[in-house]
Amino acid sequence: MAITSPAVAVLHPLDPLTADEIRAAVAVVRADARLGADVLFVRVFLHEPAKPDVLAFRDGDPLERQAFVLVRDRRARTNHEVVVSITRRAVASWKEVPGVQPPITLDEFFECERMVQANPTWQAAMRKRGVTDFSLAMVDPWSAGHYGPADDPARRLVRALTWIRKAELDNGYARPIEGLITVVDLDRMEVVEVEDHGVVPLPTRDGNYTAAAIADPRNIPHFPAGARADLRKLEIAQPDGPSFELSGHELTWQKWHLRIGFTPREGLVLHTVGYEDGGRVRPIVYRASLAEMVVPYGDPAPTHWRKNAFDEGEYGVGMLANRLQLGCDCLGEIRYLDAVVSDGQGEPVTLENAVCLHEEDFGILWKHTNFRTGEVEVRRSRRLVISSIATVGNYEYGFFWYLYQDGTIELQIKLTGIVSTGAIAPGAEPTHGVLVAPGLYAPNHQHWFNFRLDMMVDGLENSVYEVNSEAVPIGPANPHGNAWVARRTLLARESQAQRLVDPLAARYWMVVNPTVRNALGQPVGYKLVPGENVGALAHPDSSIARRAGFMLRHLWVTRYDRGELFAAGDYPNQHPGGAGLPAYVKADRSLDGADVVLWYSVGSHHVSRSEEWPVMPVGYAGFQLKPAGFFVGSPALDVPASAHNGNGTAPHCH
Ligand SMILES: [Cu+2]
Repeated sequence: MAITSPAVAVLHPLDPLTADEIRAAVAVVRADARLGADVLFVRVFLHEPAKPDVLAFRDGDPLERQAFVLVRDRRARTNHEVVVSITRRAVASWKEVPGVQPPITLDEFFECERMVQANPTWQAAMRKRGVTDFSLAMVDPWSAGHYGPADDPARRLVRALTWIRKAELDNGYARPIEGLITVVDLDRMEVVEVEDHGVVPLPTRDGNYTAAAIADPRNIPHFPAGARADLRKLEIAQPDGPSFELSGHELTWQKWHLRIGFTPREGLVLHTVGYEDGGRVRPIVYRASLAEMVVPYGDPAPTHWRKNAFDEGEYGVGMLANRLQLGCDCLGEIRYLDAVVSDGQGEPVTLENAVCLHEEDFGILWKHTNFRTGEVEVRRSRRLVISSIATVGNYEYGFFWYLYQDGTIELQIKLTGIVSTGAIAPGAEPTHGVLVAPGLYAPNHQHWFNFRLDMMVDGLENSVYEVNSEAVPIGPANPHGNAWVARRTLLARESQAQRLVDPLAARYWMVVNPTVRNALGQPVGYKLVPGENVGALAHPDSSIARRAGFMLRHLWVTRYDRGELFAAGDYPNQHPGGAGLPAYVKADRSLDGADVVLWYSVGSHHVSRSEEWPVMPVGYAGFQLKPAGFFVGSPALDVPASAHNGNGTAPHCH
């Protein structure tokens, strides 16, 4: 069963903008004489109040609501950042931002495709490849990047790539138009240039994956003949409802307290995450969000070497969020939150069920058998899942935040969808990719994500330590050669807080509050524990490494600044590089006992496999935040012992 949230009243300064608030803000901007007739509303979202105001807010306090509106005047080729007071129906600030490119909008996706399909030069190139029905072409507007003066952000450029379908519902990624790149000016909505690097035959085999497609005998033997028939029912029943409570955007689950936010750029955002302990809610994280992601490709071929999509900053993970479906994306007793974004005209667009909330049984939480007495104590683990999934062109990215009963917070990315493809001459082997079907390959690439964790461990004064496990040199302090220590090093300044993972030293990072001690006299803390990770393979001097400098280090720590939210800067589209984290840390601010922000880069390395075609089984990446000295004793001790954790007739596990 699922319940979708009704339109909720605005009760808190961090509640996302409602459709009415978006309309009101856009009306204020439209009425302003500074804009021309042809304007694109790129983003309209909540202008979050300052941190002290949010922390001081009490239920019932008056709210001053503000919207951040980003507008592109297409005729004048200018960008405007407008903060609108919705409460006062007035412009609070207006700033023109020269020399940058706002993200590409969904409206432009579709307009660009129609325009390219009608272009005679592009059509001639398609005819050379035997294609005559242009309406079946998929033209994906890949961001242009910045490789020299021709990519000057004064012009709003994309480098569109083409795939061809056999019918409207056919998977076009099975047939890339290799070597054909269409450079488009999105402001003028015109083709600047059609690059044709030569014809490569279209792959012959279909790549369809729907239930109907795999039942089609023409697809056998490439795919199995129809759906397997040996699966029996698996039902999740929570007759008393879920154990969490959702009030507007405020979520409580057992001892966890937090607020759910959503922005068109970042998608899901967690605010004010805290844990109830000793009768009060102890803060842990002020704000947790995806701060950027980018997918650099490692193939020098003409169609692929500039594939470098910043899916968040150049497109918008929230704008592209899926409408989730019960029993498919989430299973069990579900609560959904809608997200409200806006289209190119500033009209609100409601993405129903953009965020899914549910509980999952997660195996055992803890167990011990007293082997002398036979007494068994075991508890089942339950986790709260807060998730959202975005479709960015061919790929799907799921962002799953998990809260656990032992105080752990986990972020897991689920990567699925369809790999970006290239065509290769029949019989040839790709050098920089993997063949996934005859004449079809997936170029090597990495997916880089950066998460911004604005920490607040028992207050705003935090310090960060790196912890490495090190063998003690053999000598008087280690006469038997067995000794090792977990050595803590303070990351005192931003210049010292740009670090790589080191699994051989079991490296992790501790955020402690030096002013708050636990009952053992230790400073209270949470540690960031890396999951699987990788090094960035792009050369440090390459365009992509300059533009996505955040991926060259796994951990960055900065001193909190309200204006620093994005790992590759505010406007990565066509940006020459250096923005975001590399610029933020230039001041080399002190971090000891300060309001600190952790930024963690996760690389998901992708040498594809033939098993990932035609649609990729989920791949995973992520990290955990675990209490370390935050509690004394296991916070999971009080989880009840019944198998179902309820008070009914369930069997007892002790
Ligand atoms: Cu991939």
